[in-house]
Amino acid sequence: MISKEEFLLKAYKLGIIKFGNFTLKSGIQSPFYVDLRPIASDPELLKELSQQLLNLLKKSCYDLICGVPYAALPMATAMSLDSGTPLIIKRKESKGYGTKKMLEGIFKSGQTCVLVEDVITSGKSLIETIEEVEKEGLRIKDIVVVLDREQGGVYLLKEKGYNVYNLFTIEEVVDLLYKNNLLSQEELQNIKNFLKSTPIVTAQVKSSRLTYEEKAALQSHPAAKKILEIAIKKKSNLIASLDVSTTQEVLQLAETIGDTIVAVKLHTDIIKDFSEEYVIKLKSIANKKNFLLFEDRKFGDIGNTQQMQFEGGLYKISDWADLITSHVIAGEDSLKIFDSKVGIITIAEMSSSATLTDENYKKRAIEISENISNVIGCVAQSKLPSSLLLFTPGVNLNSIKDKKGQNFNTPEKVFDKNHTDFIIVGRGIYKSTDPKKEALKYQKSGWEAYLKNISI
Ligand code: BMP
Repeated sequence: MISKEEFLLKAYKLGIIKFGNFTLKSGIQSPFYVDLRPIASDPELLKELSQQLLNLLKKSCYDLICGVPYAALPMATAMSLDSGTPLIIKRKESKGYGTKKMLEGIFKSGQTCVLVEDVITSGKSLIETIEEVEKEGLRIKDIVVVLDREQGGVYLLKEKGYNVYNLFTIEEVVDLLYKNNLLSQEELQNIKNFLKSTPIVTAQVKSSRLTYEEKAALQSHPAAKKILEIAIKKKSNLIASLDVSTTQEVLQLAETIGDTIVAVKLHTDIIKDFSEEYVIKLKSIANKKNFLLFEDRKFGDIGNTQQMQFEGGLYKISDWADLITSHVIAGEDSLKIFDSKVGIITIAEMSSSATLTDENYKKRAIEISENISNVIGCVAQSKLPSSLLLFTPGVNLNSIKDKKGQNFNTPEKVFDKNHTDFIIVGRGIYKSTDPKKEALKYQKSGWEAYLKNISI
């Protein structure tokens, strides 16, 4: 691989950057114009560019490559050939006949796709591509760009939680050209002044997340439909995790905050005085206040044992829980034993520091979740395909971590970054001196974050 500087000088000879006075699409007068398309006509240089871009991604994990149409298509193709990573193609517009697909190629929901862009200005074309790719259930973490015009696009994408790797910034390019006597001092100064004075272009970005109404239409499981209906009716996406040790505390909290929540999440094995009478009382509060009962059992055994744990023992979870959590560690069949009425939420990614649920684990957990009909969603800390509901614990407005490995985010952050569907709050509510007031605060901030998320 040649140096970046050598690469730039070779590309410059092809005429990829011109200096003068140009009117850009936005109407702005620019002293330079960049067009990287000529690189595709020089196979050696295109190959070199592909290696430079793959090098930027050497620490990333991805299953697919997709170029932003049209200029980045040959670059993405070269990267695919060089790395052996399958290519998918995003259409600029739908064919209007046949399948009307916007993404062509072979891919599976839950796979990770890296995006390739030639020049980034406002980030608008990239955001459009991201939307189409994520709509198909693919996950995007990394974006690789040849040239950043330093006009706000990279900032915008980073804000949205994507990693952006660029080969050059425009400032780097002009500095290198000046160093190689390809630009005069005056031209250099002129361009630098222009870069300093041009306003940051902000792309009008449409959010790719679906509304609760749209998600309800996609879901067929009654528990998924129900929790979404409650969310819409109560204007709440709050699940209270009542990790307390007596039935009295659970019942009291459920009664006090019941109007603000969509579900009470429980760890029933924490409770000292569990009884059938308690279950009857809790169910009655849940009916009256319209919330679901969610047992966070995190099943993680072979199917036969899980079935006994679910249906038997002291707690008879299958008799009363609307929702349960389960690990996927024992494989797909272990999840098939749960009654079809219960909504399963799988643990795809944990909130704790140094969790073992890495990218690969999460990917497999999502694949399994999509194959089991009563899995309605996952516990995770990053985006999921739209067919699965995202439940996010580790939410707290006042702390960023505890001393036992838990990490917290605000409701705004988990909606903005991960497009979550439900926030799970434990200590933030049940440990507070005024749980009712605090639950209202989380309900309000969760709902505002959701509204903001769908309105962008
Ligand atoms: P708290 O807000 O007090 O940290 O409580 C979070 C709740 O969510 C706990 O009941 C915990 O068991 C659960 N949880 C979590 O914190 N992280 C995960 O990854 C999965 C969980 O179920």
